[in-house]
Amino acid sequence: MSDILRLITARDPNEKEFHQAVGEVIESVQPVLDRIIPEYRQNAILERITEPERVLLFRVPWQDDQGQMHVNRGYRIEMNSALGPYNGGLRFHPSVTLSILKFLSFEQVFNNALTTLPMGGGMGGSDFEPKGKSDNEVMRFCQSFMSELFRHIGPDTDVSSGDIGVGAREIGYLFGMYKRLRNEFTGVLTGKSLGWGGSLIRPEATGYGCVYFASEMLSTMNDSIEEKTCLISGAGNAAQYTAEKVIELGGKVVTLSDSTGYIYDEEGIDKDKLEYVKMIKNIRRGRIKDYLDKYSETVYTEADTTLDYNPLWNHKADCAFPCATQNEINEKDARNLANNGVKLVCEAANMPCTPEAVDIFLNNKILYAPGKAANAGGVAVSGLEMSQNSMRLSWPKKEVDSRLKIIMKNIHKTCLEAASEYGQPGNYVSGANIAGFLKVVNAMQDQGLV
Ligand code: NDP
Ligand code: 2IT
Repeated sequence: MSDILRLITARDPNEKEFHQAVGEVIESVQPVLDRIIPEYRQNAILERITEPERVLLFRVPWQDDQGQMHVNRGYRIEMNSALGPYNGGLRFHPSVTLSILKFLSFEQVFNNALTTLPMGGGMGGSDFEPKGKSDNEVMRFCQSFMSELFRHIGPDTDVSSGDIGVGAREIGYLFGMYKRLRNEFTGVLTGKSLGWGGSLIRPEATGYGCVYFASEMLSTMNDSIEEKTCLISGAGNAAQYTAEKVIELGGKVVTLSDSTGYIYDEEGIDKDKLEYVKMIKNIRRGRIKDYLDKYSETVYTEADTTLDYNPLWNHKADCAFPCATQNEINEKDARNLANNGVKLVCEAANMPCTPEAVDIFLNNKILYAPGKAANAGGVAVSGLEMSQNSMRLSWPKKEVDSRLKIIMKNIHKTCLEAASEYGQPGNYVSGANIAGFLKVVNAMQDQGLV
């Protein structure tokens, strides 16, 4: 174990997701550290980059429709501001802990660095469960959450967007409260609705960006998404728009899931079927199982937590896009994917593959892109939304989409170049970690001991 991992594990022994995220980066950047050891040791770079600049933890009291009071925990981790204001999502999910948010904000620092836009890294959220709550309950929760968070954030300090459980509805309620408390209309939140400061393509950006990245990877093999059978997990924002772009580029999507189970549609989930999924998930706020109400030939498999693998990843396919949550692909899933002939795994979710799974992909020469690089489209368009808000104008769809494409293409190139320079040609994990790390560390060195 490296010295820095020993330090952070001793300091916070229960933060296993954070240790996992740090472990992966430290392993990848070892060749960089080998070249500059005295300088990084002297400046305590690893100690500083793994310690959040600030952690906010606060009580979020709210009242349900029956008048019952509840208390959740609110968090914002301001991880690193070397490259710009802290920037990153808010996650509302019962599984949220300090460890989850520290891992996400740590990943976000490198994610954001790779976009080349001026954004530091942060992440926040709550263990609040929006599923099954009324709009009014969600509004009251968001207002309470913001009535503490507002004093710590701002368009030049810390900008938040959505993540699991936080979409346009939640961003609207959060923004409304921020505006009321501060008496200012600024770009402090991204992922806003189009009518009042949102950017075109922000809802699509994570998924579209991920497929643009996958296309770049395939093009290194003179191949494309066309006619590829694709497994996608999740059915939320990242999954829907990953599916949409795969379909548009001529691929075939056969699975989608949520925490209760997954659908396998052998015929392929086409454009019309995907619109139905969007209606189920975004409007009706229902379950993926409701897909069978209209497409009854589809196979539905209930989630089974007693299994040591996820059957979704055990179908014949060419590509896999994990779009749900962390550690959703374990070693056995990875073996199943390899045995089923999968040639590409491209992550829209953050850290969806365990380290053992990643080793299997790399050892089997499967094209594998870590979320840090492949899902940066979401935060990139958040950065573009901030630019538009600052300029008080709004770019057309075509312009945002073409900027997104260029950013994803450049991230792909940057990863490959960094991987080659440090003796790991074709390894996107090393490439993403090294390129992101160097950008952040160089800025930290320039800015002195802060
Ligand atoms: P959504 O809330 O829109 O969708 C999340 C999906 O994942 C749902 O289908 C949900 O199922 C499923 N899911 C969530 N948690 C679990 C769990 N513990 N076990 C099983 N299934 C689960 O979130 P997003 O699509 O925005 O986020 C998905 C992933 O993409 C996350 O890893 C996020 O960090 C990442 N991401 C998102 C970005 C964005 O802009 N939104 C940007 C970059 C990355 P259910 O409804 O049953 O909970
Ligand atoms: O993980 C992520 O990149 C996000 N949840 C989106 C962050 C953002 O600021 O758009």
